Amino acid sequence: MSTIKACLFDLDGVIVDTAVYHYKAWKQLANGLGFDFTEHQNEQLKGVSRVRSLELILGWGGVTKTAEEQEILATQKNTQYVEMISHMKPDEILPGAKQFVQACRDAGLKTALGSASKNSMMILEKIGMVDLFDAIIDGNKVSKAKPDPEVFLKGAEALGVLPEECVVFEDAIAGVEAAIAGGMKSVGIGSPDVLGRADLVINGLSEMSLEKLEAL
Ligand code: B16
Ligand code: MG
Repeated sequence: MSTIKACLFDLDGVIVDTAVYHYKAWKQLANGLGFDFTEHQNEQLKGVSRVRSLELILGWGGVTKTAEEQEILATQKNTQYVEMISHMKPDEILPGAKQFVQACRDAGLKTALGSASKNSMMILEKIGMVDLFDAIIDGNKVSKAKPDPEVFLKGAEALGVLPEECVVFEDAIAGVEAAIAGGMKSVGIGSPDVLGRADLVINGLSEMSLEKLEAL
């Protein structure tokens, strides 16, 4: 019999694709500083915190800023980003995501969100999925970024389950590593070349089922 009692979901890249908005906002910031920023570089920011993303981008552009200037730049980027996500609608939920989270709940499993984003709550409200999670652990509630397991361990704790009873759904390798570090099973959403350490890799939650969950 399966020991799985809970599913923990990353947000960006698993439930919604906000990477495109992050990219537009970061590109605007980089261009304003006089350099460009490619979509390939944006890939490397998946699951990475806002502060660390800015450090990486400034490094790519060869630009040095003081801590105070960095704080202003991160706030500027976030203002742009929040404006964009304020227009999000339920039709931006990735295929199968809402259905699978609901199927987990219908099967008696607990569900939690485990995201690096400090804007998680706003996104969940815009897409109408707040009520589908028993716990929401986001960037405001953690001090250590993935691959540290803090975000998922806090999720398990909030749900009252053990780490080994959890399955994490993640699109970023840092997130899969966080799940492994936390002693949890993981399902990677994306390419097996990148997410090969996960117990199962699929293209999206539309390919997931309770049967596949049971078989992990
Ligand atoms: P914010 P996830 C992550 O979300 C994004 O993948 C990453 O690109 C972003 O920098 C990070 O959230 C922080 O987002 O600036 O909104 O706090 O994949 O962990 O759901
Ligand atoms: Mg993600």
